[in-house]
Amino acid sequence: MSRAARKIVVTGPFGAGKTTFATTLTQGLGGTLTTTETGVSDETAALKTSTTVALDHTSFVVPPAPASAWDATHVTLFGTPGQQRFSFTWELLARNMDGYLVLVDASRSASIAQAADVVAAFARIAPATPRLVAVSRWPDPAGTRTHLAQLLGTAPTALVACDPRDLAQSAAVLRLLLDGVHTLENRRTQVVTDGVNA
Ligand SMILES: Nc1nc2c(ncn2[C@@H]2O[C@H](COP(=O)(O)OP(=O)(O)O)[C@@H](O)[C@H]2O)c(=O)[nH]1
Ligand SMILES: [Mg+2]
Repeated sequence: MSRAARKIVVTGPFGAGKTTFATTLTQGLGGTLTTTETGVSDETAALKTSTTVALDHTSFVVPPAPASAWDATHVTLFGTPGQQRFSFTWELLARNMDGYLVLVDASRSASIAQAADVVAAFARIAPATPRLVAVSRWPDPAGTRTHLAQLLGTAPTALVACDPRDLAQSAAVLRLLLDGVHTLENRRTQVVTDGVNA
């Protein structure tokens, strides 16, 4: 019997592309998206006209890349609200997650600063959970990777360029995260097996 769906959380600041990411994958992989978008009422209105107030939720099956170590994987994806005043929901949405993505818009320093806060908050909530940082509007990954990682408080290798409007890029980032999720699961199984055999 196939395992239950993996729970993946997509977080990051307002306007980083979380709802876009969930929408792109839902449309591309054939899922059903539920979102709680509402009008923006504050100073962030200049950036875009709607925002997620509770969560984005979708589920779909991710086909593995050729020669992948894992089979087609059912994913339920939860997108968090981005605005700081809704941060109390993060802990709830993070419960029992198998992996998470922090999205950040590299073209706006405010987004980077807020993403650093999100990175720190989630590192505290889920220190051992596989994570990647998906960076949009990032013209020079080679030249700015180390600096951006420093600003975000992550290892440079945790950063992956991703335009969330693009299905191939979004699916590639999700597959990379699922590589980490499956590797960790296999390691845990190994430890249990070794323990039983010892
Ligand atoms: N040009 C460009 N636009 C992007 C890119 N990533 C995201 N966007 C746009 O930025 C906006 C992000 O909005 P949304 O997904 O609602 O952000 P959320 O608040 O994180 O859910 C959308 O209008 C996207 O089309 C990118 O890499 N390039
Ligand atoms: Mg949103």
